[in-house]
Formats: sequence, C-alpha cells, structure tokens
Amino acid sequence: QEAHAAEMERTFIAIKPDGVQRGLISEIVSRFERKGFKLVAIKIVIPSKDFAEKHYHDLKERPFFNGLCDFLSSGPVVAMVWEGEGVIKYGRKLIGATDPQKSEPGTIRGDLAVVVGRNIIHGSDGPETAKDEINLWFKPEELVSYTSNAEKWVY
Ligand code: FUP
Repeated sequence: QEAHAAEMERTFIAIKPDGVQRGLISEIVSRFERKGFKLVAIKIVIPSKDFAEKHYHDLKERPFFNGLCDFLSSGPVVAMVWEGEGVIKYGRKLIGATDPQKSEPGTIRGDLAVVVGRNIIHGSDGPETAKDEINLWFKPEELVSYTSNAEKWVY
C-alpha cells in the first residue's frame, strides 16, 4: 500500500537547550530515524522569550510558565518535523512521560533526563498542536517532501 507524503502524518519535535548543550542531538535524531520516521525539516535556532511564550501559550496559567519560557529561550534549540504513520502518538512514546522520574527506561527522557524542568525534548501532544507548532516554527517552504526508498521496508 502506497503512503503519499502529502497525506502523511507529521509532528513537531524540539531538542531543548539542555539536550543541545549535553550533546544529545544525534542520540535523539537517531532514535526517531531508526524507528522508521522521516525527517522533513530541521534547523537550530535560539528562540526569543516572546516566541517561547507563543510556543507554550497553553501553559500560561501554570506557575512554572515564566521559568519554562526563560529556559526554552536560553540557548540553541533544534527544531524538527518528523513524518510517518502514527508519528504524533508514537513520537510521544519514544519521548516518555513529562517527568523523567516517571518516564520508563528505554524512552528518551527515561534514559537521558532526571528532572521535569530539564527534560531535554518537546513533542506535539496531538494532531491540532502538531499543526499549530509546525506552523509556528517553520515556513511551508522549509519542509521537504521526498520519497525515501527505506519506507518500502517500513510500511
Ligand atoms: P510535555 O508535553 O510532556 O512536554 O508536558 P507539558 O506540555 O505538560 O509541559 C511542558 C513543559 O513544562 C515540560 F516539558 C516541562 C515543563 N513542566 C514543568 O516545568 N513542571 C511541571 O510540573 C510540568 C511541566
């Protein structure tokens, strides 16, 4: 069965400043890549505080909101769009629970992080937020559509 890129599910994944500073970019990219998901956009940026507040707007009433936005804007972030069947939900599974003390071993946060305020990675939590976050972080022309021969062996 052919899966067409235009219809394929996409999610927004970001390696936060702690993940970048700790040298975990390739480790994290590798886990998504080996699963069989396809990287369709990637860049490294230092978000402004204002931009971080837009990204986390759903959490603006939470007590940790200000610190969280300071943290996200404190250094380089690797912003990515990953594509593939079930990538939104399974991407969250690869990432693990929000609090690394509760993330299972084998997940990115479970294996590589210790506290919730430094949990190294972000992933969209549903189809609507995926769409919004991709639009916030990327221009349409920054996303690349391509056929990967490897997909024949994944789907
Ligand atoms: P997640 O989708 O797993 O990133 O979790 P949330 O959207 O609930 O939270 C976003 C970020 O807020 C987390 F990655 C870390 C931070 N956070 C805290 O610092 N303290 C909390 O109690 C909850 C979340």
